[in-house]
Amino acid sequence: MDWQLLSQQVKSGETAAIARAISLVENNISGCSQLLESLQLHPIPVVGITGPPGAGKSSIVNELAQFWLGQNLKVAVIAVDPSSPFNFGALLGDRLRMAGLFTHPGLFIRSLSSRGSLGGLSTGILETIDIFKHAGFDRIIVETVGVGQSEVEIAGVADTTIVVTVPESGDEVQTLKSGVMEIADVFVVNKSDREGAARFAGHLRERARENMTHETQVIETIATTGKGIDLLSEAISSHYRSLSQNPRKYLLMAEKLSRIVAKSRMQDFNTEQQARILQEEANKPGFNLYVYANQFNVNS
Ligand SMILES: Nc1nc2c(ncn2[C@@H]2O[C@H](COP(=O)(O)OP(=O)(O)OP(=O)(O)O)[C@@H](O)[C@H]2O)c(=O)[nH]1
Ligand SMILES: [Mg+2]
Repeated sequence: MDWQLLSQQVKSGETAAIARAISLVENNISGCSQLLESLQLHPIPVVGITGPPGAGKSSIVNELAQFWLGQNLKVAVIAVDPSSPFNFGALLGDRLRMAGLFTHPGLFIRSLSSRGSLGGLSTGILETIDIFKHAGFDRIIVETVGVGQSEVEIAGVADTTIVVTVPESGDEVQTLKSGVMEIADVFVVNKSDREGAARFAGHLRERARENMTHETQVIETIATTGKGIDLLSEAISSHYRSLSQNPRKYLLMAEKLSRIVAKSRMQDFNTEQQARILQEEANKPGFNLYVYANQFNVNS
């Protein structure tokens, strides 16, 4: 495998090379670290979009992508689907096809299943993002369904995390997991064509002022018509600009570092093999899993 050649092809934006690079890295093909080490990472906004099922995340991704493509920006979309790797791709795919964007040269869509995940997000996600950066994209969007850990984890890979809610979340927001309140850099109240949207948005703004450690904007959108998408884009840019002076940026970087280190340290770890060994070991008298774990300690 000529990794340097592949790296150059990705850099010049060749679609087939980008797709191939992602697959090779996702499957951890031996030698792919050569590719990763050759990447030149331009600082561009990585936008995470999370929120409850059906809130309109894919519709917003579709609108944002169109908005940015209209400004001649290149957009990459990563869909993380915990249940089915096809669900999202199909739905968003349909929308983009309808909008005539599916084959737009400035748009690249990649679906990642969260199988083999580190805390809900696909293990290949950091690398995929970096390949997109190397390939010269201007914006990267990551959509994940807000179930379990993934919504909190997304804050570790995205520069700007958007939490999508709907007016009907009214009472729910009282009980929104505090984790979700904290990761939101921007709140979107989507489906604001519905009853009670302004009231709900006002309520969220109040909550945001009370609870947030950083400034959180609340944007009302109607994803089906594109209303408010320009304001959302502006909120993303302004949050991203503020990030460069924000120590949280280095927290994000340290978070990425910890994932990279964890991945390389764990690469020889075979769960099934360990299960077979444990079947015997764990039945020996005095077995202690914490002591057993010491053999994996790199410092020992
Ligand atoms: N009335 C109204 N409907 C909307 C709006 N935005 C999205 N929808 C509709 O809500 C439904 C769900 O939208 P999606 O974009 O698929 O939502 P999602 O959050 O991506 O859903 P999952 O990926 O399944 O969690 C679709 O039928 C949309 O057409 C909006 O602003 N107003
Ligand atoms: Mg969706």
